Amino acid sequence: MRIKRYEGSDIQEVLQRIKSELGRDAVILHSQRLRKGGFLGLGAKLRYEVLAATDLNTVASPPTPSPSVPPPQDNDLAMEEIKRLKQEIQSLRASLGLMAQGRNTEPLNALTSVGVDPEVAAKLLEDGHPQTREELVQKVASAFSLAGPLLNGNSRQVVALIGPTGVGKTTTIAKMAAVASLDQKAKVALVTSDTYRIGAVDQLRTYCQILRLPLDVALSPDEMQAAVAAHQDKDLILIDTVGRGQRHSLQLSELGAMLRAANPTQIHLVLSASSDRYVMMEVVEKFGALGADRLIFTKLDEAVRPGELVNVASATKMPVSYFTDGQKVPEDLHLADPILLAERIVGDYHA
Ligand SMILES: Nc1nc2c(ncn2[C@@H]2O[C@H](COP(=O)(O)OP(=O)(O)OP(=O)(O)O)[C@@H](O)[C@H]2O)c(=O)[nH]1
Ligand SMILES: [Mg+2]
Repeated sequence: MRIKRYEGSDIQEVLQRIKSELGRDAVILHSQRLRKGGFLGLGAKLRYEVLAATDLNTVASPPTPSPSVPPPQDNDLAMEEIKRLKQEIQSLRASLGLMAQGRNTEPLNALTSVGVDPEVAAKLLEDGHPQTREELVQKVASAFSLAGPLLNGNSRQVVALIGPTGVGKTTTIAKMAAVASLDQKAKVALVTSDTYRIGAVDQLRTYCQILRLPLDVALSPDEMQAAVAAHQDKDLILIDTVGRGQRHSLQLSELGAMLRAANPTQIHLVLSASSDRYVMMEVVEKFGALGADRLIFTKLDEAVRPGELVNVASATKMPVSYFTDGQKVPEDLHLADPILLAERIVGDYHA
């Protein structure tokens, strides 16, 4: 591990220096604003001090042979097996219930095979048997409610995206920024508080340069508040945040402080559609406490069991704002129309 202290008057310039010396994977250990020089507080200059680190071992040490997949833990395997058996029993029970009423079990099987929980599926199908694919799509769509578009009328919107690491927050922000500024001709600014990885600021800056949009980096809640206040003239301020693990309560409370300072009008919780319902529900519980009021589902293109989204929407009753199904900016961003989502989940089922 190599740790180095950097100082400068411009935070962007300091981050650039860290990146060129320590590389894109460097992480920020600590950052603060300082007032230096002057006399009795007069004429002092604002400086930024950043402590950055990089893991030299990954570069310097010779590669050690290691299996590409870590050996699974016995406990994890047992838990997976229990979850699978539980779902199978629930599925059989729901099928038997339908059979006892002399009803077709195919729609139920179609839903459970893509990951919809058997009890959730049985509830969706309880009043009336879908005769066609369209009817099944309608029933699945009833599990979702649409949160509506980012910009609605003339009011200024401050929109924060939060969620676990790597789910697609920054890419989705870039997609939203492109749609709002290019298609809707809205005045847009971006603010990021993700200075954890040097590469993260760069990633967003690249999009902002292409779209010719301003980007502010906020190192602290005070800077977040100032950045949001500085863009009073904008229709839309998009706030990117650092990815946090739902089990790290300290990290979550830091994120909470940033959100309070930003005082957003909308907080979108970003969930990867390729996670299972247990992970998603835990994420909703922990991030929901920070004020998330709508969901975004990303990576639908990678989801093996897209029906998990029905389980999450049914259990949380949270409205869904957008879903994404690829890395392309901005084409792969879609308004979360419940019918469109249900179409993806039902797939090519034929009644
Ligand atoms: N297949 C697919 N990949 C996506 C989608 N959205 C984002 N990605 C990819 O997922 C990876 C992570 O995306 P980011 O936007 O950096 O995720 P993040 O949540 O900002 O990550 P952190 O800031 O590190 O927490 C990138 O390679 C993206 O291109 C999607 O809808 N489908
Ligand atoms: Mg990011």
